[in-house]
Amino acid sequence: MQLALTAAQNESFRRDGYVIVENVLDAATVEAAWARVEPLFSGHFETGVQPDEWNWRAGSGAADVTRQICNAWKADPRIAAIVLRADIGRACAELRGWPGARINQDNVIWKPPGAASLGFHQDDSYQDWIVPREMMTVWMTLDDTRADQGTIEYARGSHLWPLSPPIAQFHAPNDPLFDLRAAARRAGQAKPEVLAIEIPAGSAVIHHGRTWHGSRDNRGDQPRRAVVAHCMSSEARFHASNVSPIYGRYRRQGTDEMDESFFPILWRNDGYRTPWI
Ligand SMILES: O=C(O)CCC(=O)C(=O)O
Repeated sequence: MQLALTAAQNESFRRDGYVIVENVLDAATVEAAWARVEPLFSGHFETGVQPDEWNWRAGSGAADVTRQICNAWKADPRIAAIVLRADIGRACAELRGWPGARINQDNVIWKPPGAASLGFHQDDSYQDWIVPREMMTVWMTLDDTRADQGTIEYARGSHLWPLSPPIAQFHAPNDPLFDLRAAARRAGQAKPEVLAIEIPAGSAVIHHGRTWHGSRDNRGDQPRRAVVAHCMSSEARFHASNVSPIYGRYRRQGTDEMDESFFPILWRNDGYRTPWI
């Protein structure tokens, strides 16, 4: 399956700050990814390498938290085969006007019934350690999504609002829309239009790094799982002085260049792609 956008999809991305694309993962890939979710959160890493971030572990994590792993691709070849796809990089680069795209990080998200919300935020707010401070996201669902199951939601058109700082509470906030409402007021929007994305398993939503999004608690009886590719420009470099406590450890001394071992290039408009992927 290839992720290729029509002119109408390009137009809706420019207007809304996100666009839905169906049939991005075939049924076998969705099933293979399902089979990796539990082992990953139980600490079974096929490559022997741990992911970079991990907010919940089987046996010790709180029952009601939305479970999130960052950079599962380093631990699991089947997740890598999804998030390092060239067509994902191409779509991100073309939509944001970059010459190419690298992986910045991935997420595996597992929101079981009863799990709490993720606060609404802009992804670019968390990217002060890269130049340009820009991200594009391809959010791929492994389940049919429904509004009552805590699917991803977007504030339509909010990619045109100014960039806000990171939100007060990302995991399980009391009011997931708190920071979004304040940002909407600053942008002169009395009532932001927030839309819950209901799409079949294997579909994706591509969103701009400034588009406000988040997800509410899972009030349904089925899990809600997603694999997410967060891309940055192929030209991205480390910021001269802002340091990411986690991703800063991949910076080589004496250079601001990004090493393709850790931030591979998925697609570039001159045909280049990091050879080992
Ligand atoms: O899946 C979710 O609940 C939200 C994911 C998210 O914030 C993202 O992909 O940027």
